Amino acid sequence: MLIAITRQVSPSINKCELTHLAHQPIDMDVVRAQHRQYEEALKSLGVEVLSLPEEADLPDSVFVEDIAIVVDEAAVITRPGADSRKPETESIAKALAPYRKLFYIQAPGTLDGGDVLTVHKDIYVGLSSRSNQAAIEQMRAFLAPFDYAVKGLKVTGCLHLKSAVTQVAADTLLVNPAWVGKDNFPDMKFIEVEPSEAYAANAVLVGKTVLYPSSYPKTRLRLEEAGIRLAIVDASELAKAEGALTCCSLIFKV
Ligand code: CIR
Repeated sequence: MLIAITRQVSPSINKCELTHLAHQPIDMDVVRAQHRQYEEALKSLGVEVLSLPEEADLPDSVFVEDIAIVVDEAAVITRPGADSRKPETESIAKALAPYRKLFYIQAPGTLDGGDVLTVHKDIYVGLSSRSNQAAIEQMRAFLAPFDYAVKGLKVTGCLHLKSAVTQVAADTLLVNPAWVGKDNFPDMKFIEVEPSEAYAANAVLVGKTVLYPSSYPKTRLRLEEAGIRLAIVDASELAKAEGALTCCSLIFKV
């Protein structure tokens, strides 16, 4: 069975961190409705959703993906790159503790889960403005005993590695090659985003279905033409906080 940890949208989301986007007002009713739709879409794919209460003083806390890396054997609690996000870890560690042995990234390491893409036993970590080499070395030490290969790679032009590349099938990555080199992922097939849809590479693979945002119709067509089954959700209001679909959940097997 799969569990997804999510967290309700913070009433302070309008104070969120922004790196590549200009501030645009976020409508609380719309963003909450979209988040509900996201949780419902996960449930309809058979995932049990563990929805944590909102954190009023933590604007970005809906983006739970950044706070942990969960593999079958363990979980790593991150030390987020943005100082405003560091207090998000406590409640996520508590929620994960019943399910996994926990490891903790320590200073000077910084890591956002959005920078971590796990493909089978390979764990790719984007070196971004949020995640650094010290964190990669700690991850490697934590996860090598379980046979994971942790590989650092360069990502440019976007916030996180998973803004640039995500997995959409067992052997296929959806990628924006302007932001990350395809040569980092030997043995994988690729679907490229439409160049006019730079942010279209973030998708959530659940079983054999891909949860995909409605905002990128041209890339969506490419996925459909490749025979990938999609469940479409509108996440346009969440995107104003520079968050994409993977960011809103921590999905793991139990
Ligand atoms: C931040 O800058 O941290 C948030 N406003 C957005 C985080 C999005 N998370 C993700 O891509 N994993």
